[in-house]
Amino acid sequence: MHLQWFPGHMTKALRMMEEEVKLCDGIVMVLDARCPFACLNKKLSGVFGNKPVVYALNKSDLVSSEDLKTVTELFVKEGKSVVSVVGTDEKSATRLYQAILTALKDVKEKYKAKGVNKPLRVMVAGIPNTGKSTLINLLCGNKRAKTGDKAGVTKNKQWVKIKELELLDTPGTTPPSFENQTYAEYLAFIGSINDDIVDFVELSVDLIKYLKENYKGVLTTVYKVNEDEEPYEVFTQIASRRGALKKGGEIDDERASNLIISDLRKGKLGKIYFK
Ligand SMILES: Nc1nc2c(ncn2[C@@H]2O[C@H](COP(=O)(O)OP(=O)(O)O)[C@@H](O)[C@H]2O)c(=O)[nH]1
Ligand SMILES: [Mg+2]
Repeated sequence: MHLQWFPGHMTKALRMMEEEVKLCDGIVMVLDARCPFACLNKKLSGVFGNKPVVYALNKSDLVSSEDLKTVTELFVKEGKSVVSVVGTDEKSATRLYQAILTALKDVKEKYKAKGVNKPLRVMVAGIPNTGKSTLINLLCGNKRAKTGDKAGVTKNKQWVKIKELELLDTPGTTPPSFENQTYAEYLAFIGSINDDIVDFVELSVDLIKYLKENYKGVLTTVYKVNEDEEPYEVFTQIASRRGALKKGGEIDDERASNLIISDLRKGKLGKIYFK
């Protein structure tokens, strides 16, 4: 499967961000903690220029604490400002707010020295569905930014004032082309690429392959199948077990694949990290 997804509205979004970033003092780059490196986007980073960036590892409730620790250390080692958060957890609001203020400390002091008293402007960016709008809502304590579990919910720019900050919600953007197809597939797993352009059967068979290699025993435990078989065979076993069958008893590939990917996204397969 070769994944390619760069709809016209993303070109428009990037152009808007290029303009708006001039007004911003810093950026919060929201990454999905399940595959943070796949969520990096060179094109987007190019837009940020030299402004300070806080990397927010969101959805950290969906990865193990060991994986989270390893990832965080890798970011720290590269001298990046990083904070792990859960968009639906109150405690994360303070952590994120503090991380932003710390990263923008110099900017704030510069303003202060000049006698300028204005909120710090921060662009919240990232690929689709990582939880940008959710984090903004968490910070401001209400549902100002529209959210939803699929790519492309945020269509326009939106400024939200929160204490000393003014946050700009932005539409998610993917790179114009995916240089790393493994990473692109991770984004398809987590729902950051429009599902309509993805072959779900292939995606779920690849997921089975990944789980067999990296999370031994999970498929057997969750679906009561023999995971030692070839990935497609495991797929058909899951389909039978879960009754994803057509009228004549034939495997319903489409239903089975939807079921498996949905189980992954709902966390029913446990905490899965895509390395
Ligand atoms: N499990 C989990 N789900 C989250 C978290 N943050 C956001 N979500 C869900 O992820 C989906 C996408 O969120 P949204 O804010 O619309 O993402 P955006 O496209 O980046 O603005 C929504 O269904 C949120 O409820 C989190 O920390 N953990
Ligand atoms: Mg959004």
